[in-house]
Amino acid sequence: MDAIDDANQLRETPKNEVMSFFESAPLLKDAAEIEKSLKEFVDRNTSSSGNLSGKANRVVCITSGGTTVPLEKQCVRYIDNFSSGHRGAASTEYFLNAGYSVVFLYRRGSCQPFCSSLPDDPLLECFSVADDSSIEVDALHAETVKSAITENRAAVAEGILLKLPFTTIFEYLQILQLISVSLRDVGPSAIFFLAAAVSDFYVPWESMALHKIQSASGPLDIRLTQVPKMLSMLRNEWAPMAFHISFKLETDTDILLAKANMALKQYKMHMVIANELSTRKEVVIVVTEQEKVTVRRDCTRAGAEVESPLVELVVDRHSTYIKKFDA
Ligand code: 9Z3
Repeated sequence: MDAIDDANQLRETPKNEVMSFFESAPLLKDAAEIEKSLKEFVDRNTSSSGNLSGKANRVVCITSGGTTVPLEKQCVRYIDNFSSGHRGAASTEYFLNAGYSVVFLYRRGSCQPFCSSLPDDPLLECFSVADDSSIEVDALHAETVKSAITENRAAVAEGILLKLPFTTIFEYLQILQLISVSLRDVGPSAIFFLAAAVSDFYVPWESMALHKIQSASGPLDIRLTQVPKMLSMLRNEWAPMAFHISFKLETDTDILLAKANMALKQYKMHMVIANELSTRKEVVIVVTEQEKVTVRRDCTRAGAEVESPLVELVVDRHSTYIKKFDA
């Protein structure tokens, strides 16, 4: 394992680094609107009289998709983190089915819940213009389009699915902080399921070029600053009672489990879900203090997804966690 990487991972996150990240970040647009919708969502889905063992009060914040790091304030170029958003979108469906209400913090343009069976470009592939005034769904896609629209809209209209989009690392962390503060009173009934692929490095706003960087100036040297490890803040300060699950993504299988274990200890996660890029849709390894469970997609069933048994396991371990507080 890379010693330098190791040393960095084990470094405590100084609070002043976190403060300066937020202080220098561009102002979050719609912050008041987001706070209002979060408050309504929490009021609607939790009741102080509810028993912790029931699923009624359970809420999960699912993060999904990759964060971008802009290189210019008027952004033309950016660095991206790979994530299609499929894990987050599929998990949202399984958590809703399990009786949870879901805050879905997703990258704009990434996969959406209930849409996985749609073709890549649904607008162009599913519809035909019948005549000048009407558009029809092609018979082949009619059922898929119908269920995507109805299930998605029903969950939003019922108030059990709140969708909040982000693009940049700044938006992602600012909204995550708002969510965690809003879910504070949900206590152990809240889960953070952090499937988003989050940038490790960024260009601080104050040192970022305003305009498009000019290629005429020759090769580009960029110095990236390390993003403060917000997992510690989330776990210890923002939502200390919640059940915390982070993901560890590697391309080198040999270091995957060691890295997942390190994240478990360093950030005091309740669960770290280890996955390897090329096999992430087939298998994940759930790492906790007590166990390591390999979760596989049921390849005997057409269309089966690894998120189905994964969410089932998470719900079970969350129930055990909640029971400790319910006595
Ligand atoms: C994951 O590992 C997710 O499972 C994937 C899902 C991004 C691989 P897709 O969206 O893929 O279905 O295409 N997410 C976490 C990735 C990450 O950035 N983890 C950090 C790390 O590995 C810790 S927060 O250091």
